[in-house]
Amino acid sequence: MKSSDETLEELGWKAYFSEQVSDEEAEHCHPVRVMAVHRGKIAIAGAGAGAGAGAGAGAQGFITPYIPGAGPSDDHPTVGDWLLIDVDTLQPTRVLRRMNLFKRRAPGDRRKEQMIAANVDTLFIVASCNQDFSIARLERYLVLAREVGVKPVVVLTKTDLTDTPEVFAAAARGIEPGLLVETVNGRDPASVARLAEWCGKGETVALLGSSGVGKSTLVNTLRGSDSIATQAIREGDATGRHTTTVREMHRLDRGGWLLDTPGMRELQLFDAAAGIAEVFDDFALVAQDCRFSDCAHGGEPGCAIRAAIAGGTLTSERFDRWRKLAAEDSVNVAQLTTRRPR
Ligand SMILES: Nc1nc2c(ncn2[C@@H]2O[C@H](COP(=O)(O)OP(=O)(O)OP(=O)(O)O)[C@@H](O)[C@H]2O)c(=O)[nH]1
Ligand SMILES: [Mg+2]
Ligand SMILES: [Zn+2]
Repeated sequence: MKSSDETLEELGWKAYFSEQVSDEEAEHCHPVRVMAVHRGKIAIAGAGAGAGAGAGAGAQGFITPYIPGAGPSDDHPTVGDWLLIDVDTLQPTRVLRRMNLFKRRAPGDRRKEQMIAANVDTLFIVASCNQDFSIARLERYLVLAREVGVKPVVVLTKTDLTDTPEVFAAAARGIEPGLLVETVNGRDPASVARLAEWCGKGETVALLGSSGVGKSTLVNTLRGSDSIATQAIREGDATGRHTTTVREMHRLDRGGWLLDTPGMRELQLFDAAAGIAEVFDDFALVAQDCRFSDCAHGGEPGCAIRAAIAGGTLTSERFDRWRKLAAEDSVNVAQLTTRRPR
């Protein structure tokens, strides 16, 4: 692995991964990173990625995502993953343990989870300063980031289309003390330049958000290119047209990676109780003072949450969003665990 170490670092290789590979394994396997997930095949990059001799370090190639002995879901590779490739057969042997993994309930199938991305350093939660802006949706993405343990940055786009970008920014900052919120015109290189701070050499930034908020536009502008297709949003409701269909890592000149994703229609959380408790820690804290430890805050005697809402220290809007996420999470967890195939 020596000669290609520098390339590996550019791809995001860290001690966390090399520690998982024994010397013996390193003799017959090369690490490669999953750059994109297409239907039925994945794109990989790294010293072992090219097809056979002559492929230089950092070469890209395609393989079918079959891993021998892989289980039903978590062992399959997703974008951002590190795989070991057998140098003789050029087949993947295993997925390395992940630093982190973003997942959600699969849209349209309550029983399944869907992996979104792995081994991410920073999450850009992208939303636009228009009528599609929603605090509830931002909270959802924030819960996901907290659950996964990845640093979130809220990126509010389309500042050029509003007179009051600071109103949107203030609303987003109000979600959580200290939350990083950036406002940009995604089509203006000077405006997005400061976002490059999070994508230094070898760093991976994933962009998540609804369709049409300008994720691909940000990637294009940060790269100084227009290689990714973008498309105007619908005028009626300011929602996007689901232009991006592939989860794919794009390289920046200065060495970082931007992981563009298709806009999500819905982000159904599951297994995110810790993330919910963190984003709504004001509620979690007050709830400890309820008389009953299993208080549902629905009018029970001695409910500290109801008292705080009545007293004006907590809002009923935020209470409703908190209960909704918590209820959804437990329903989704129950459905996944009871029906998961053995
Ligand atoms: N005026 C303005 N338009 C923007 C900005 N950011 C993006 N757009 C436009 O918004 C539309 C949608 O942008 P995309 O980059 O395709 O959005 P996306 O988030 O990648 O959408 P999906 O791929 O469908 O998930 C395009 O017409 C962009 O040119 C911005 O900051 N200002
Ligand atoms: Mg896109
Ligand atoms: Zn209570």
